[in-house]
Amino acid sequence: MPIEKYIVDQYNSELQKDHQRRFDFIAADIKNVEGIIEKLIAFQVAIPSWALGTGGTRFGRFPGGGEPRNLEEKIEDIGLIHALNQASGAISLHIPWDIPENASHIKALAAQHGLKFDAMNSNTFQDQPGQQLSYKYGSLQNVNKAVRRQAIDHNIEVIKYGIELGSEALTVWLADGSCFPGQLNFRKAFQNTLESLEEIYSALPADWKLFLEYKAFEPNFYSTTVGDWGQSFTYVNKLGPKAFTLVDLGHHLPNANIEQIVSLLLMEGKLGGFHFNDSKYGDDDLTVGSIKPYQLFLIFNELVEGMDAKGMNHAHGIGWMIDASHNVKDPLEDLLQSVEAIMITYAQALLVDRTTLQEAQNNNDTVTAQEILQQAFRTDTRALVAEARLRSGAALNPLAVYRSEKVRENLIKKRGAKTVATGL
Ligand SMILES: [Mn+2]
Repeated sequence: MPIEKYIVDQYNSELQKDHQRRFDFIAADIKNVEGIIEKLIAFQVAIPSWALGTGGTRFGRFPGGGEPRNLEEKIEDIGLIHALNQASGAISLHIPWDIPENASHIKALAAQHGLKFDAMNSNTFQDQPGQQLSYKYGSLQNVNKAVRRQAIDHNIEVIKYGIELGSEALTVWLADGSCFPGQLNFRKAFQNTLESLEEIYSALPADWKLFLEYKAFEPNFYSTTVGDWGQSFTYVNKLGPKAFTLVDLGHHLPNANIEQIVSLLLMEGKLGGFHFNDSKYGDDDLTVGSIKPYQLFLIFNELVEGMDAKGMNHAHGIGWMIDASHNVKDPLEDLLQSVEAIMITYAQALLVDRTTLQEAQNNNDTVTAQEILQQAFRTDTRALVAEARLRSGAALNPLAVYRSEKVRENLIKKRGAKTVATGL
C-alpha cells in the first residue's frame, strides 16, 4: 500500500499557508538559505532492515501488528518512510537475517521505491541454525582457527551478496571480547582479529569500504576486542585505505566526548560510517535526539566543520544510518521521528557562524564561542527541514500523513496482527 504522491500533495496544500509563514520568518534571518535547503534535500539517512519490527530486551518482547514478514515487505516499509520524507533513500541489510534470494528482483523492487543499498552488515555475534562451529567464545578473535575461518568466510559471503545488490560497504561489528579477567590474552585476541580482518579486507572490491564498528561493552562485560575508537582506529590504520571506523552513538561509556572523537577521526580521514540513536545509560537504541539533543548538535557541528575542512560532500562522504530498536513505539513512526531529528540538527549545525567562532577561538573568547553554538542550537529549524521536504515532493508533516492514512492499521489488515519481523 504505497502512499501516492497526490495524497501527499493534498495534505501539503492544507498546511501550505502556515508553513510559508514559518519558513519566511526563519529565511529572513539566514544569509544562504538556498544553499542550506539544497544540502538538506541531498542528505539521506539509511534505514536498517532490522529496525522495522518491534525490538525487545532479554526480558521480553511485545510485538506490534503488521510487521514485515520478509525482505520484500521490509523494502516496502522503507519505501513508505521515504515517500513521506524523501530523506530515507537507502536500506542497510543484515546477513543472514535478510538474505536476498533473488538479487535482481530485490534490487528492482528497491529501485521502484527510490532506494539504494547502503552498507551490508555481517553477523558473527550469534550462532545460526545448522552452523558448524560456535561463536560462544568469539568469532574473528577465536583461539580456534577453524572458528575464525568460518567467520571470515561469512563476511566474504556478505560482500558477495552486497556486490549483487550494488552496495559499496561492509560493516563489521564484533561481539568478541571476554566476560572475566584472565579469560583472554588481549594481545593475541587483537592479533587474531587483525589477521581475520586482513583476509576480509583483501576480499573487498576496489570501490568498497570496510567499516569497523566499536562498542564499549555488551554482550561481553569485562573486555571488548574492538571496544573503543582507539582500538578501531588502530585496526583500520593497519588494514589500509579502504578501512574506516564507524561511530555508533550508543556504543560509548557514559559522558564520553563523542564530538571530539568524531572531529579527530575526520581529521585523520578515518571516519567512514555513522549510526544514529540516542541513549540515557548505554546502548539504549532510543529515538535520535530524544534524550540528549544538545550532544547531537555538538556532534553534527563537528561533522560539518570537519567535512568542510576536508572538502567532503556532506551527503556522500560518510555512510549515514539509523541503528535503533523500538520496544514500545510503532517502528515506522519512530524512524520518521529519528530522521526528522537528524535533519533538524544537521540544519542547526549548518547555521553555525564559523568565521566568528574561529575568531572567538583565536581570541580565547569563551563566552562568544559558546554563544555562537547556542545561537544555532536554539534556532527552530523545523520550517527549513519542512521546506526541503516540500521541494523534494515529500510531506510537510510526515507523521501526520502516516496517521491520517492509517498506515499501520492497513499493514495489520494485510499482514496480520501477529507477524514477527525476521532477525529480532
Ligand atoms: Mn550500530
